[in-house]
Amino acid sequence: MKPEGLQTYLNSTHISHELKKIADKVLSNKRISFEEGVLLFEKADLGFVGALAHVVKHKKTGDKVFFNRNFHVEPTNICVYTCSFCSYSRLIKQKEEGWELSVTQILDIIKKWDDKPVTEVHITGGVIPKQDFNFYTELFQKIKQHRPQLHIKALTPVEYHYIFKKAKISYADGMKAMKEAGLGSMPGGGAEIFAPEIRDQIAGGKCSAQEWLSIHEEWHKLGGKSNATMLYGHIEKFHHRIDHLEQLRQLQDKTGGFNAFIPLKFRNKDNQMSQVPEASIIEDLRNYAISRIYLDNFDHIKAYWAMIGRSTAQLALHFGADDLDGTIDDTTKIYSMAGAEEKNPALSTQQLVELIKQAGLRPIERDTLYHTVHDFSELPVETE
Ligand code: V47
Ligand code: SF4
Repeated sequence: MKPEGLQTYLNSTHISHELKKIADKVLSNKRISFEEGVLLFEKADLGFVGALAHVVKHKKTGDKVFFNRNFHVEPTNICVYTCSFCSYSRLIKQKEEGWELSVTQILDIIKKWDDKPVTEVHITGGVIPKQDFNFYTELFQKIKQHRPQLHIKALTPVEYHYIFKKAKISYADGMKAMKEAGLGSMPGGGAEIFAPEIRDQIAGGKCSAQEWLSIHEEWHKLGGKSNATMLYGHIEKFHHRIDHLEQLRQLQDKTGGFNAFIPLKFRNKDNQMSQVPEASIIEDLRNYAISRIYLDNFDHIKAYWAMIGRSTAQLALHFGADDLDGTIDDTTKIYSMAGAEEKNPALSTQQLVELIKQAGLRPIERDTLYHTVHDFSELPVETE
């Protein structure tokens, strides 16, 4: 919906004064407050937030939708932590059910992509003592020696916090060393929900919200870019979601270092929170839309199709999202093990392009830092 159309919609339907006030603010590029964010979650219906979010998306990126060509490497699924939402990790004591790759094994995986036009490798997984500071600096150096143009998007503050603590070095020195070794950017994982009363229940023991934010801040100070996520739809309340978005918005005001925000829908298969029902698709779309509206200083909202499925991801493109992540293959297990729709997530470039075109939008292949690699607008769409 265009801004003019939205104004007509706002005038013609029965919308409360307080919601109209929020709409006026958003349409005149003013930032909404914490209380207004919570109010949107509590009172606004999908049509309302969706129309507003689509206008915001349009102002930021027009009708472009981004994706990249990437692949995932998960160095281990064994973990010293026991997050209750995690279906993926195996405790050190259940080691026989897990995998633990060496630097050489990871390089062998990377070499399998040598003749493919991928621009990024996304590396993340569990946390184990063996995969320490030296392991990762050696790995990054060797990847860069092998394929200098491949962008390394690797490890979250959960991993860095553990690695730096063990090596007894500061976040600032640690991130500097990772940059020198070849780190290109940081993915958004490990953020979960910042509010300690929820974080302690679902992700107790791993880095705190403050530590997560500090590591990103140190990385941004070095000129690095990163993403941010939020795990939603479990035991948190709406005000916890807005608190999370607020802390991200504040850091982004300070550093400008975040590329994209990625809402991650809690999936409940085979984990300690299986009794918690999953959010509905309506709630998923409202969450995309309100995130788009609230994070006025983030350029991109990513709908991670491997997690929510390609149909919901396609719909999310009309509720504020402008990025679908990438053409990952079945090397990521984090979501399929937690019950995501996509059991063997793989989408070819042509399929992603068609998905975006069917939504009436313009597919742009990007690199990790959102430079255009190829504009696919002109490719014909195969409908079936
Ligand atoms: O931090 C784990 C989440 C995250 C479950 O930056 C779960 O481009 C839902 O952050 N239900 C890791 N979510 C993945 C991640 C990511 C993914 C894609 C792109 C990018 C990026 C980052 O996965 C974890 C955690 O929040 N997760 N288990 C689950 N049961
Ligand atoms: Fe470990 Fe990450 Fe799973 Fe938590 S979410 S148990 S830190 S792999």
